[in-house]
Amino acid sequence: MTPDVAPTVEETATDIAEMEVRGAATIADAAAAALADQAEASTADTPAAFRADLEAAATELYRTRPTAVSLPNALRYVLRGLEPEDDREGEPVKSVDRLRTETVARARRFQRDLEHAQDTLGRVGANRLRDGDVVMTHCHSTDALSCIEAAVEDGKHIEAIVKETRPRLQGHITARALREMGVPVTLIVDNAARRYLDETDHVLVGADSIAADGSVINKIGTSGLAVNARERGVPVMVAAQSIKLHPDTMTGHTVEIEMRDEREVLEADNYLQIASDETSGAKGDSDDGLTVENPAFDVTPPRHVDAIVTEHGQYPPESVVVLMRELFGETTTDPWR
Ligand code: RUB
Repeated sequence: MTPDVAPTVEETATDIAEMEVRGAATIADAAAAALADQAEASTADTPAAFRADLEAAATELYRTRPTAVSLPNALRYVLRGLEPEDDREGEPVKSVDRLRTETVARARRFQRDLEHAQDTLGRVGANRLRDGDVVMTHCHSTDALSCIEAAVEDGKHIEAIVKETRPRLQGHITARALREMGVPVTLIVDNAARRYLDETDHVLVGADSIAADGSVINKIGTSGLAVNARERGVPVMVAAQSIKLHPDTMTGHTVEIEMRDEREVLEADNYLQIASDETSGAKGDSDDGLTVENPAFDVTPPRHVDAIVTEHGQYPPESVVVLMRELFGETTTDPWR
């Protein structure tokens, strides 16, 4: 029998691929919720068929976006425990109902832990921020925002310089979230970042993946910002829960950088509503020899990062592999095909 994928899994996969659901932590949360839905909706009548349904759902979710490791880490976490287990007579130890209950419980636990980890790392990150500090952000990271929120809750006055983050302009989401916290925000175009580093006490960004050597994979533009910050002597702090640690990089795998549609660049006005006659002629049309490249992420080498703030404490990037080994061991199995 072909495995059944629940409609909510398909919807979640589409939402992630089209960036209706975006940001590494939010993607992981949505993927875990979708697996819980799959477990509840599965009509499988044998443990093997149930497992096949869950693996098919994991595969569909896994294929959406390649860079944020929080997604495969979430899938692995929820599907751990589904491995076949037979008794002495060769009968499955766990019934479909038991597998269902356990899978839903694991998904819910994962979602709770995610929220808890973000709150905890926020308090760790807040300790690095002093009253009166100005923080520069890039893209929109819920982990990074959690640090600022905790600092504000501690009674510190924090101001923010927010890079708009072309082409999808996630900086506007950050600006809105910070203003809701009562943080004064100055919104700048990406190209103005170096100039405003003179007025900045910390660069604070999130991460989609962190490699074993401490490299940080985050929104395109992060590495340039970090290099400029180092030149200006501004510390770079990366806020990242441990589900952003990429276990496969311990065995030499590299992190795939997502290349997105050229229309995001050519039709950037869709995100800003400022179409001009000059650009509208070029919309979606690179047949005239124009090549458009649209990498969504880049890699910041560890030497440009001062601290990686996790729910387990803060780490110099070069030491993050210790935490990675502790949490993931040396090997991982993949619950997707
Ligand atoms: C989002 C992005 C964020 C990280 C961390 O990119 O690069 O900095 O995902 O976010 P996109 P969080 O918009 O392409 O998904 O801290 O919320 O996990």
